[in-house]
Amino acid sequence: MHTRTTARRRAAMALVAACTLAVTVAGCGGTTKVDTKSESTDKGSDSKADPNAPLKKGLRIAFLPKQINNPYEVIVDKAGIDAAQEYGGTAKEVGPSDASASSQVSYINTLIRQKQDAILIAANDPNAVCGPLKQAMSRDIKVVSYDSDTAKDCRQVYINQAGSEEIGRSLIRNLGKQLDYKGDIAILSATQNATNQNTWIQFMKDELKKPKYRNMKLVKTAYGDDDDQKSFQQTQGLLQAYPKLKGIISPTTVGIAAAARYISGSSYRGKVVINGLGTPNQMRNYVKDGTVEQFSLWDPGKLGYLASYAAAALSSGQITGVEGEKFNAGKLGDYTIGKDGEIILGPPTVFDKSNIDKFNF
Ligand code: RAM
Repeated sequence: MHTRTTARRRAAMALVAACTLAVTVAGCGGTTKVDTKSESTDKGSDSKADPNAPLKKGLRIAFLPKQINNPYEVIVDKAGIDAAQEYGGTAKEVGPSDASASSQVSYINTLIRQKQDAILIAANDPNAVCGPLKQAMSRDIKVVSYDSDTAKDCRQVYINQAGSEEIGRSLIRNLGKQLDYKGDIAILSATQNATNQNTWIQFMKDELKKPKYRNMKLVKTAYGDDDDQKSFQQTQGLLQAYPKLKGIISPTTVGIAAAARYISGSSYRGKVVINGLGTPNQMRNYVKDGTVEQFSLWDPGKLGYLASYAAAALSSGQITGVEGEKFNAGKLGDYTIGKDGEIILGPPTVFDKSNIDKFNF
């Protein structure tokens, strides 16, 4: 367990400094630094959106990522925490050290007890977290899912990094071109229950049904659980089990980095194509040494920033999560809520030798 809190203490907080306590608790596979403060009683109401309502000051929001030691989630949450400073709120990150289905439940319960204004969650499982999130919403704690969604009635809005269909189909399109539309391929995913990866994989499979991919065959989907070592071993296992494998798509930053590391030190380098979703900083060396030609991602910092502003807009009554409502996300500009409460950040970027050095995340 782990907590990251904004350094900024608002002047008003000084008055309640006596109630503010930093406690270190051991448990759930790690350490938590809990920041307890006097409770806010003035929470946003769900009834009707007021687009002109000002963002409330002193909001307390918490990011609950899939797992705290995932470099991608670290970037997302850090940006969201920094964004809270802009609107005069306090944000923190708490979460499990593994991405298993129910690992987030105890954290949600703690955040409810702390009466946070909003919980932002990258759900490890669409259903395991639903009950506790509904509990939170019934207590007027706003719930924003980001990165990986829960069921749509278990949160008010979902901040999607890019259109799910576009992510899934484009990964197959890109690998197809690299392989000249021929050969056995495999997917190295995160956990079996991850909503985001599973949605992308559905679209990949659907894309593969098109006639132009008739000579490409998906032989296996393996799961590295967003664990570096397990993803490394799964890559090795795939290549041993399927000697004719021509390509691997890993739609997870943890998976693609581990797969590239394995391939770069093996005889498969230059023979098996790796594509998927990665961060430029984790993938830079593999692009430069020729292990990986290209991969995609969005700006994780912008995802966290947008999620943070959405939480503030919900908690301030500017939006309630209904399609068509609009809010301002600071330096990212205006966003409109789409169908089923989905808010899309923007299209993914493809990174390769020509542009990777322009990005530093
Ligand atoms: C990993 C996580 C995350 C996903 C990225 C692309 O870091 O699985 O959920 O969005 O990859």
